[in-house]
Amino acid sequence: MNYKGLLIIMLAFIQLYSCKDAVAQPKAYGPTPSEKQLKWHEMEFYAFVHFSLNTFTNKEWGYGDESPELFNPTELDAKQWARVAKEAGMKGIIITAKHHDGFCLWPSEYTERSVKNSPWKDGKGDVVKELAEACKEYGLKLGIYLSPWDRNHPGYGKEEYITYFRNQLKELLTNYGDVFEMWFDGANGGDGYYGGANETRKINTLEYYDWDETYKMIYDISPNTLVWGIGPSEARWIGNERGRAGKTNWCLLRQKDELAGKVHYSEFMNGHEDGEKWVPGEADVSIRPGWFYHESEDDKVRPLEEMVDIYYESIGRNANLLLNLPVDKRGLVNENDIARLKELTAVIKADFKEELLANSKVSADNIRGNSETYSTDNLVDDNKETYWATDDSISTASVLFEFERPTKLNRLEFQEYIKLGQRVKAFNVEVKVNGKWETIASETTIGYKRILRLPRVKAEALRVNFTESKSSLVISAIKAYNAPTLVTMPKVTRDKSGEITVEAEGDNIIYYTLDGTEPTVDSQLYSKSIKAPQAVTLKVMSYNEEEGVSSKVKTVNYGKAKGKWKVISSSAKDFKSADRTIDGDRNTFWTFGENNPDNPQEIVIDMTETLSIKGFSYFPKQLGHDLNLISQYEFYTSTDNKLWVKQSEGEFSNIKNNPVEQLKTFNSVKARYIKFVAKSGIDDKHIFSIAELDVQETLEN
Ligand code: FUL
Repeated sequence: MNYKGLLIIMLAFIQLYSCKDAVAQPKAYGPTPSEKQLKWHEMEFYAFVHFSLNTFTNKEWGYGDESPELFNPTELDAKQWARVAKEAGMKGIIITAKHHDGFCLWPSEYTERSVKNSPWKDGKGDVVKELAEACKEYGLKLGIYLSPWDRNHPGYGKEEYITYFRNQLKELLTNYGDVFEMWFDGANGGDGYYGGANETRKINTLEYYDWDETYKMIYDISPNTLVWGIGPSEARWIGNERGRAGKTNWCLLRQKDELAGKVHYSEFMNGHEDGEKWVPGEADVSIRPGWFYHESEDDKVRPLEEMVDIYYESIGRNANLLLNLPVDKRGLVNENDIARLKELTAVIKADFKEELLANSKVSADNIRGNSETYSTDNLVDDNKETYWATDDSISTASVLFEFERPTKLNRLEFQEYIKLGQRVKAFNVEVKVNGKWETIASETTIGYKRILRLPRVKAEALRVNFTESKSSLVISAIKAYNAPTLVTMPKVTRDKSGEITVEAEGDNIIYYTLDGTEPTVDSQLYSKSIKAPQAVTLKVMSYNEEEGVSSKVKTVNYGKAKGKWKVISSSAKDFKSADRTIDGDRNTFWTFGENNPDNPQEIVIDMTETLSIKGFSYFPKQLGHDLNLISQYEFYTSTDNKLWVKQSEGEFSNIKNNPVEQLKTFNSVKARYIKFVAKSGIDDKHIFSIAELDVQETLEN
């Protein structure tokens, strides 16, 4: 090498040295994620599969006495589940290997209550194995839900069950390859079959399972498994089963307080700014109201716009999204669920089609040591390992993006470089439109990922101001997109008299039909409320005239209006306001039982005409700290208000975590009077609230 060559190399070294090494990397601040947790964050979106005996018994929670012989899927195809998940951009599948009723989807050597005693594949099948293989084939990760609560096991509540539970954990973590997540449900203890004892067994969740030992065992066998849920877990529940994280969402948790029972579960939506441990949130939600498959929910798959909201309010709010696909009796993800998932995937793909900041001129009012290593280019380079950082003493700073020409945008995405901790406490966004700056968002946390949905603006420039941070700023990405307009379906309500009101968002107009045909822009234009006291099917859509885009069609089936219904008696002394349970408005509710300390409580309704009915529904109160939920019920019918026939009784399983409409069906009967009995309530209450009671009419041809 000649002298000139040597000089060039030396200069290059000096340059590199001054940029890379002269300015030290920011120090981590507060709790940071482990390697395992980092990988988990990057998974973002994965599937839950609830599939078990409940699929065949039409229950949400099995009592524990159901026969394994009922488990008989006709076309089980785990590869189909994997294909559906993969095509939706999901990164894994978590399967309910054992739900609360104790039935095992794998031939566990520790129990007879499993697939080996079912007719499926003559008892030789293994659902967990089939799924593990399918996941491998499709490049997905496998996760396992093993219910700590077992309503079947005779030893539940005693020491022997803990041995059984741990043996099953060992089996699952040893025989099926890598398990990325172990899911421990918080629902624990209560009534059940327990080997025929048919009793209530209450346990102290933290003491009974001795989680420290159980976790130790898990990590010894499978160190790469992340444990979710109860105990000293590495990821937390998001505090609701609606898939929604809080706008402010820290990956941190005061887990010591949580384990000491000092944390209300609503706090899980936000995490704790001063948490001592990295315990990020995972938002779980089912694509339908229930977790298990119920034919009656085939037409209740969550609407597209709700799914889109869920995406933005989970992944877009620094949480992972665990979306449940309730595999049906055939053993397949149902067509309706697939269709909705495809729609969701298409919307998300379109929303993030073209990134707009990479071509802008980026600058900031502070760059760590003025070093290239921490430059603002790192914000737009699509490389998760690089980041823009400020000097140690600087915890507020602004980044400016200048466009070559005015650019339309309505989505912003932010990522902190979380390897060094979660820091940002507040930031806002300004845009320059026609030469004037205006603020379009004021927000709090970012974390692994934060996405903002904003009204579309045509901006000459964009400025992000980080106004409060725990320490210096360490931001790995800022991105912008212009998502297509998603026209949302109109809101439909019907009052007691049968008058239907339809409302669309903003300036959108509404088209509808009442004859079962799909509405188009040539259908009836909605201008005033529709009078429909009879049973009716309304199909309705919103339409954005400016952009020529319509919403999905909303179909609403109404039975005969409840105009003449009357509450004629109740266990409550005062039932003047009980009409709210039959006013057709799910936002109003009636509470009873305050002055009657003994259960059961009841309410009797006169429908004033004889109807053929094949079911009833109880819609719980939705808002407020105390929902006063009913857990055990009975439902009676009568034609004369004297002779009553019990049509249905049982529990509203999982109503505490998922207070959706509870629909119970029975063989069609003629009835004029109905009696709804609340036998017991969640948390042993005798005070109950009902938002709406309804019957399912038998439609006669
Ligand atoms: C709840 C359970 O009780 C439900 O049945 C369901 O498995 C859901 C994911 O978690 O707590």
